[in-house]
Amino acid sequence: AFVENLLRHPTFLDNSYTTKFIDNTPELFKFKKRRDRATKILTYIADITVNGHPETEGRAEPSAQVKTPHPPAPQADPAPGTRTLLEQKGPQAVAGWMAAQKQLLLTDTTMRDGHQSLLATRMRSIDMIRVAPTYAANLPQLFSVECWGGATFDVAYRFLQECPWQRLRDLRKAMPNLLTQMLLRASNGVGYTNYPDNVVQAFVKQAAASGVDVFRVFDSLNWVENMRVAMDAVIAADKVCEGTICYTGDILNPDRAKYDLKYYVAMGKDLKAAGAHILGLKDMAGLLKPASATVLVKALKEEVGLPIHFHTHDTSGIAGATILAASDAGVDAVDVAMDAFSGGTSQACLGSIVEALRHTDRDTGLDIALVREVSDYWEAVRAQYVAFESGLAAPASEVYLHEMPGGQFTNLKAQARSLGLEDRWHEVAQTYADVNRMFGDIVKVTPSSKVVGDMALMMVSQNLTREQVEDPDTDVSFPDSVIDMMRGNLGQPPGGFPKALIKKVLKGEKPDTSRPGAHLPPVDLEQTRTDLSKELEGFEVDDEDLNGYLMYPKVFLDYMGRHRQYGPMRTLPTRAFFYGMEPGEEITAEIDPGKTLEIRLQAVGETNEDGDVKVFFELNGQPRTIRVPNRL
Ligand code: BTN
Ligand code: 3PY
Ligand code: ZN
Repeated sequence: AFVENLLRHPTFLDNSYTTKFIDNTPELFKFKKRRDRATKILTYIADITVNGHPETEGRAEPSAQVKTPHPPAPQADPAPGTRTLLEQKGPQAVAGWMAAQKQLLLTDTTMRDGHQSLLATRMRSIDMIRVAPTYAANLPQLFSVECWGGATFDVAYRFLQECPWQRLRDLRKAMPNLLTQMLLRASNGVGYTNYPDNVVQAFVKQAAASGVDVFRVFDSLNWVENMRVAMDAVIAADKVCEGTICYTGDILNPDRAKYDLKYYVAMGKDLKAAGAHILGLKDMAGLLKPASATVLVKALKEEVGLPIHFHTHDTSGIAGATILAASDAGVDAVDVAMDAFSGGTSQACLGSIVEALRHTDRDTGLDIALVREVSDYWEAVRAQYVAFESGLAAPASEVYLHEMPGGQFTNLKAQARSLGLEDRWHEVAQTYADVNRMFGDIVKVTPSSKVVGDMALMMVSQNLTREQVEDPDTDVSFPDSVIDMMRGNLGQPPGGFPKALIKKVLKGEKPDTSRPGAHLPPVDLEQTRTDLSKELEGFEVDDEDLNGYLMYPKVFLDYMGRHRQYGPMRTLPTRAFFYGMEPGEEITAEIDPGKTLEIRLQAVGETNEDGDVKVFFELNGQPRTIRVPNRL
């Protein structure tokens, strides 16, 4: 009873800086009874223990030995790092400092692209936040920590029942000396289609305020015109604007002359003129080969003159060689992932790049022993997520055929599996390549890559060839995303989309080839806030919530509903979140700083005639019984 009273105490509930969704407004949706957060959490654990988690059903399970991972201890107070420089001297000084460094600078992508590309983006905040102080203390030489944006935004709300903004604030606070970095899809925000300009501007402003320092801004068709709104917003927020080229094709292959050296150099110059502090070179599929990297990096360095930040994927197995070639050619910074989250569709191995450059003039300055400790932590983290492993067992040179981004590969494979096309994967890969050619050879990266993937899956499942799709006399019903792209809603690729294809897809409707943001009406932000608050029965909608809703209205509302029912699920250890608890097991959940629930599962009862199960807990030493429906 004491604990219950404590949990209801006003100061206990006033925790706006940790979790905003507290029980001070009428219950949402169908949940009539007000319940305290501890009860909600116990209800969640009971439900998952009895019914399992829908996301891990039928998937591999972590072995019984897998325990909650413990991060290595911070060695010292955080030394000044790149963030210190940004705070004191601004983004231009960061770029100047970068260019003046002899060492190869490293970005660790484990907390964003690493798990996005290996574990379908399912890493939970708690596994990141626990190790963040160790990053600040032990790895202050890092250029940045990529930990936000891309697919992590909607996956947090949609599948992890977490607020992505809170993740950002928590990480920012734990790594005060390191630059945080995000991936921003320019006018597509962190979504899959263009948003009105004022939505993009509001989103960038909020991301900067909540803790993003470096914005890697790219457009999925490499259309610089469509990147300006996002880039300008980053510059206005005094954060680092990494204007980014997406790399596709092969500059040394005369058959892919559309994307040649001249094309990339011209785009680099355009991005510099648009105000980029740093030039990002984003090889999202891992297509840049070592010999091409030598030529491209050299040309970009000489002709554009901005510091260059190179990103690649190790799908083919030679990303390490490409990084070393880029390093020799003078690249300033590269993306790598901690050993345990590297290789395959993810980034190259951080520790191996550190070792490869040791005792050379590009020595990274990182302490390899401390890197290994951090990677050991990540190894233990990864073991909790076996349900989301893609199972890519070996490097795949097939990537040069299909050109799928690392972040899409595992996803598309899962989609193919769910359509019963798993054993036709190599056909999907070939068809993906055919669709690219049919679309006029476009850059394939979120969201354009999703359009190519949708089309490829549709063709394979309906046994359609490229010839049939292109034949004006064969009836084809195109996926919505293809229609959307041909209408011009993702912008324009170099040279536009093939005219005959547009005609067939749009059945004569005229595409709009102007910048989508130029004709999308602005959203009335305050009216949206008022309406949303009403829909949430008086819930006070702050700027983060509003921006989450603007990106993903339905996903946000669903999240809010589940949060009302189950409370701060993000505080649960990962194993308990995905698998519930075993009788006799004990866990802790820190629902506020210093306010910890000690939860012990005593026993799971029989299912009664109403189909309900009683689950017996001890909560901070007091017995608690929770009844949940048995849905199995
Ligand atoms: C989803 O994204 O909807 C799946 C996440 C799980 C939601 C919770 S888990 C406990 C309860 N049981 C369900 O089947 N759904 C909710
Ligand atoms: C994303 O947009 O999520 C990507 O990772 C693109 O590479
Ligand atoms: Zn990537």
